[in-house]
Amino acid sequence: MDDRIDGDEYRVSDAERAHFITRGYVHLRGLLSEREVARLEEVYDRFLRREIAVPGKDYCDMAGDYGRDPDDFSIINVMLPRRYFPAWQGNVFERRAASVTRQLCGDGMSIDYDQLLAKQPFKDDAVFAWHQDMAYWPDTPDTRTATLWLAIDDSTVDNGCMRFVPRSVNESTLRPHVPQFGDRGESHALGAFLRPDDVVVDVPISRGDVTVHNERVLHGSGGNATAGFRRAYVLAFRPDETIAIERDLGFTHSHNDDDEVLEQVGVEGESR
Ligand SMILES: O=C(O)CCC(=O)C(=O)O
Repeated sequence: MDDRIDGDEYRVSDAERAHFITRGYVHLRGLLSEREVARLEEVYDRFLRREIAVPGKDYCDMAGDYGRDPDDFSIINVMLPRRYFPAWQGNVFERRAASVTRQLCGDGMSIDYDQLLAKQPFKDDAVFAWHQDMAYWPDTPDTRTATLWLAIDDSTVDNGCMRFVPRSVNESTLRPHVPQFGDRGESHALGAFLRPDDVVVDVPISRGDVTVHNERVLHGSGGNATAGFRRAYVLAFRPDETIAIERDLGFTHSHNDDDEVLEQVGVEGESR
């Protein structure tokens, strides 16, 4: 039994917390046991087989436009799985992720959204464009975020693990972001350009581990050159007040949100 885990609690060390604060991300090993991941995986794969219904653009490809044939999706993106499969609410990942978030960001944070991101085998174009998450969201006074990215498969450089540009957290403004495959009516993906002096850190992690990142760190991932899926399950925690402001604006993180609401955020990015 891992001595870092006590029921729903996961103990984050001081060094890990410092890494998250100074570099914008941290790798936490063994957040979930093999048994716990396997139980989540059963439901995860029901989403991928489309046995659990996900309406409209909440089942989409993050590496192409909304017009792509689902059979050709490179990065299958299921937005808001806990909305479409309510039995997942309160699952072990949610509970332990809440414990990690409290230690990294403090109290008063809740799940703003969840998401499944599965790269299909042998998809060179399953590239998640460089971005800062804040570029996707409305501006709010308290931007704190802990996004936990759980590896369902071992995540490697070859299958497209997460990669970060740590020093971007110290920049005073967000980098400019541009739509990748058409406007928000045609695709959701935004991207920023790397600068020549950016130092990229690849972060391969094992099944059951997480990376946690904040809203400002520049990150993305490469294509999947392997014969297996690269499946990840994402939970983003944000301050309760921030979530309330987003919802008042009509912003729910569903890709089915009103296009006008989606167009209002995220494309310029320079000023925040
Ligand atoms: O899964 C990926 O490759 C990217 C995920 C990501 O950008 C995020 O969770 O913010």
